Amino acid sequence: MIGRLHILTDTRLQSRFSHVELAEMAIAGGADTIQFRHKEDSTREMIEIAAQMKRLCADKDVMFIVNDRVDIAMATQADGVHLGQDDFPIPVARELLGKNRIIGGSAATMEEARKCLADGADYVGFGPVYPTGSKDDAGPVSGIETLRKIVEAMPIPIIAIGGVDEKNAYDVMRAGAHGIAVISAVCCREDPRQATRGLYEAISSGITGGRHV
Ligand code: TZP
Ligand code: MG
Repeated sequence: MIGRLHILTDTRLQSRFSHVELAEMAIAGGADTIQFRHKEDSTREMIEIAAQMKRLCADKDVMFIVNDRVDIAMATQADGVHLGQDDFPIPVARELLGKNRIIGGSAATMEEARKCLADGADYVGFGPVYPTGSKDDAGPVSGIETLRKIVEAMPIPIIAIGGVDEKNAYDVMRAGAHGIAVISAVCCREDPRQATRGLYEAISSGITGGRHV
């Protein structure tokens, strides 16, 4: 089962909280999936952080996903990985991780979403649906209507990403998204636990009861 509320931990946009602290607060607020997203530091350091996060998530029955790094996912027995179009190829990751781990793929267009599907992704992280300041090369903003078309065309869960917050999360869910993935609407908020709770409530009221439940 793919989660509905994916919180991506970030220590570049903010430095008040560590990855582990963010994961703790997001879980307390109702996140069902934590994605470790970290683009710097040594591999050793990243494995140490990811291992702590994995333990935390396992204790609370929350999915733990590693962004980009298949090696770190394997080293920490993460529940899965999330891979962008230029990252580790999904079919190769599948060979290494097997069919019991989750592999998510990023897509900004229908073509990219179809590629994720053809490659065997378990879900697609689609976006940016709204403008975002959290990823420099995020690509064009799709808007809600394109999101709706992607949901209709794809037989796998679509997780909306990019500028999703407590104000638009309801609309995103009504468009048929299986769930949402956010960085700034949790990590950059004064109280990440409370912010996660707000998102949880917004998506719970917006779930369409669609085909991927
Ligand atoms: N992929 C597409 S948009 C994006 C990523 C990682 C950034 C999401 O961050 P935010 O702060 O939730 O807009
Ligand atoms: Mg990536």
